Amino acid sequence: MADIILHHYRNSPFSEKIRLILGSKNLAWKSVDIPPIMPKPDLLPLTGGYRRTPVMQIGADIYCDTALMADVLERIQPAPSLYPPAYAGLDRILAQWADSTLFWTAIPYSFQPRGLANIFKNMTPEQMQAFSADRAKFRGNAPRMALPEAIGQMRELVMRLEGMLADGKPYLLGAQPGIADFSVYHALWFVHDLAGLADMLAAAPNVAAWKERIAAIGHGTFEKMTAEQALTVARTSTPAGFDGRQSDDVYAAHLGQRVTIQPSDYGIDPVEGELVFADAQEFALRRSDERAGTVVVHFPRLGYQLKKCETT
Ligand SMILES: N[C@@H](CCC(=O)N[C@@H](CS)C(=O)NCC(=O)O)C(=O)O
Repeated sequence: MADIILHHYRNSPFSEKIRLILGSKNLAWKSVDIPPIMPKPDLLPLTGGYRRTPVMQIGADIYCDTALMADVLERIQPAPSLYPPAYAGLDRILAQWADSTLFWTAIPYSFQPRGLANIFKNMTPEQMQAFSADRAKFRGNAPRMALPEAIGQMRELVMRLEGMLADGKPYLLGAQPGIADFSVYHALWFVHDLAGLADMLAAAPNVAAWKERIAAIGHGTFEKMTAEQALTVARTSTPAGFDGRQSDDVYAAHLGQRVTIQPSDYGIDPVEGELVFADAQEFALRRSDERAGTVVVHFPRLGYQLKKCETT
């Protein structure tokens, strides 16, 4: 199999989720550093417009969104599973809550003055300004929680997690770490490790101990790769296909037609191409680019919208 390439930057919480999943599966991977703000001139040729972080590449297949990346990594390396059967689907529901409600409370909570000082500590005033302008555009019209609400709500969310661990089990749903642990972890990592708001866990000793256990999983084995090398990999590879999976589209998604796919919440830049796969969990489109060659860009169905391109 071609190398697993992760396009990411250190301080990105969703990237931390995938780095830990790679670690939990003891996978070897290549690490390409990408800019945290636009422009991203060596990433967009691969994705066709999707700008969120991280992006995963395997040969000429480009995977957007960490929920889909987790499924792909599970197929590549099924053990240890991210979805232990005993968790009976509760793990995916909890992960979705963590990636949305918990994350979008953790971010405004972290942007309180003490957290901001840590998040921006190595930035010049110009870089801070550029970052803020980028993120304002990135979020578009997505609603933003005010700081007093975030402070009140973050405490309650953490105490709910504390309650889940009160019976002494090591991970949120049982004896093994799974997708829910990695999704909850990355939001708390941002608050605790990057914004430096360690007091968030003062009243939650079980969460604090759980967080140490997840951190100890580490990031697996990785080597640096340049963006140019990753583009060469894409250009000289052929998209892999769908592991014998068939398109199974109950909502008539126009296989073979030109479509755009974009996130429905924020960072909503559309990617255009020919729809080559659609099932209940995933869409994929094929597109070509001078620098990346012909690639297939994959998206999860949840949280994304597909539109047919007008032909007239
Ligand atoms: N649902 C997406 C969310 C990704 C996301 O929000 N990523 C943040 C960074 S952690 C981002 O894209 N920030 C803007 C950027 O990096 O350009 C996923 O699971 O991958």
